[in-house]
Parts: sequence; structure tokens; C-alpha cells
Amino acid sequence: MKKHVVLYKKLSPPLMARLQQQAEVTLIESLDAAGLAQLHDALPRAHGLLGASLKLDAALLDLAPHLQAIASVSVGVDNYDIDYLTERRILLSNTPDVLTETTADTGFALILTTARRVVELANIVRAGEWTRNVGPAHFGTDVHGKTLGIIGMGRIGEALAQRGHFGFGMPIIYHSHSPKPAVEQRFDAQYRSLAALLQEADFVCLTLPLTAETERLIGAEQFAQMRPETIFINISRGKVVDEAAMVDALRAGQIRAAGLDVFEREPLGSDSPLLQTHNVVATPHIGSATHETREAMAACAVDNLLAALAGERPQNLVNTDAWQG
Ligand code: 8YV
Repeated sequence: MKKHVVLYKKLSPPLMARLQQQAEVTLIESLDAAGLAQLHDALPRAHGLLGASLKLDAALLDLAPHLQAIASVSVGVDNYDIDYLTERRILLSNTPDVLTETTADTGFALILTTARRVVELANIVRAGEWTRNVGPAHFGTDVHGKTLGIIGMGRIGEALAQRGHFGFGMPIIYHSHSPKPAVEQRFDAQYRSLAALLQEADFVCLTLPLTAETERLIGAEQFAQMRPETIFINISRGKVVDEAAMVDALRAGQIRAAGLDVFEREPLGSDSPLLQTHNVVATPHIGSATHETREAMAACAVDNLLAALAGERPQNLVNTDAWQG
């Protein structure tokens, strides 16, 4: 008998067909109130879940007594209670690697766009307000040759370092749990304490996961350690930053500007003070959001889920302690 899978993220027709060959599939079209009610109704039948951008806490998953596996279409797993899933022997998988390069591209897009004030100045052209040559009041700041400081040297951090080192001749400094000799050799990168990185970097980039340890890692004290010329980039998770402290730092000129793809609350409210601050570039969590990469992520998630439901160890198992082999 086919297992029952509840999808809360739409798949392309080929991937949907592939999944439906192996499983009974219920698709939750959207995560609005009606969609969430549909999800609640479907969970009691579910053996597998596939989707992203939804907090799946214990209270919700207690509604799914037969659940065997969750395939997240994401590399970040902060939406899941790992201990709860492991205790219930529910296999959680994610989609690392396939999104690394695209997400690092997004990080560099924010570095360049924020440093050269691309959005602000392009809007001047669009508004028909380009009436004379650009002067110092609209100058940006150089990227090439500046010091790139990366907080969190995982796959995405490494890909960002690669772009900075080989593409823009940027000295690379980094902070992470432990030194990474291979990264230091590849990119001539140097390890720094968090405080030292914040004081030295021209670009401070967050590429670390959201965990109990990293939540609000960057707050008023950390912004005060940065320099007025520093540009702050966040492509990790919004909750790694104290957003109110960041607004204060931007307004007080403690930092030059911020390029942000993630926020404490998403979608970012139109009343957010970040949007009243001219030296902020805000994008709607587009880290991995390209046609190619999102399809690759979804395919990876389908592979992970089908493997788990067939009793095999998924390629990208997150909670390895849940695997009984
Ligand atoms: C999107 C991400 O949230 O992979 C992650 O952790 O943050 C982004 O890729 C996710 O892919 C939503 O589908």
C-alpha cells in the first residue's frame, strides 16, 4: 500500500509525477489559514511531509502519529524541533550543496548592490530624476581589494570567500566554531575572533545557521565594534541579528549600510524602520531563489523523502541519531 505524503510546497509537474508514482500525495496549495486547516486535517494520515518555510513544532506534529520522515526544501533547519523528531524517530532531511553557489551569488549581489548604492541610484533614473552627472553625494564605495569578513565558514561561507578572493582580490578574514586550515590555504584566509573581525572587516557577512547559540549573536555591542565605513550583509537568518539594534546602528552612522536578505519576521512589514532607512538594501529571502536551484532542491527533497519512506537512509539526513539502520 502506498505511503501518504503531505506536500506544503508545490512541486514541478515532473517531480510531482515522480512522487505520485510512489505515494498518495495531498498538496497544500498555500500556507494561509485555509491551507493550514487543510494541513491539520491531512496530518493524521501522513507518513511523510515535504516543504519549507513553516515551523513544524511538537504541537503540530503530535497530530501526525504515523509520520516517518520530513524532507525540508531548505538547508536551514531552524523550523524543526530536532530533539522531538529524533525522539519520535522521524527522519529529517534537508537540501545542502545544491543551493550553495546560488546563495553565495546572492550574498555577493548584496555586497555589490549595497556598496555601490545600485537600488537607490537606479530608482533615481527610473523616477526621471537623473538630471546631471552623479556627484560625491551619490558615490558608493569600492568592493575590490576591501577586507571581506565572513561569520560562519560553512559551505556558503566558503563559496563567498571564493568569490571575494578570486573574483575581487579581497583579503578574507573569518570567524567560526573552529579554524578551517583548508579554507585558509585555498583563499589565504585568516581566522579572527568575532570582536577582531567586526573591527577589521570592511564587509561583515553572516553565513551561519540559526541555533540557540547564534540567536541574536549580532546586537548593539557588536554593531558598536564595527566601523562607520563597514557594510553589514545578512544572508543567514534574520534572528541571528537584533534588528532594532541594527536600525539604531544604521541611523547613528555606526555602520555605513546593510544588505539584508533575511529578517526577524518574514515577510518584512511595510512599516519596518529598515525600509525608512536609505542605506538598507532589503531583498525578500531570495538566497536560493533561482529556477535551476529551487528545482534541484525540490528534486533532492523528493529523493530524500522517497528513500526514507522506503526504509533507506536519506542522503541528507539531519538528525542522524534518529536512524535505526
Ligand atoms: C529558503 C533558505 O528559505 O535553504 C534555506 O535554508 O533559507 C532558502 O533556501 C528555502 O529554500 C525555502 O524554500
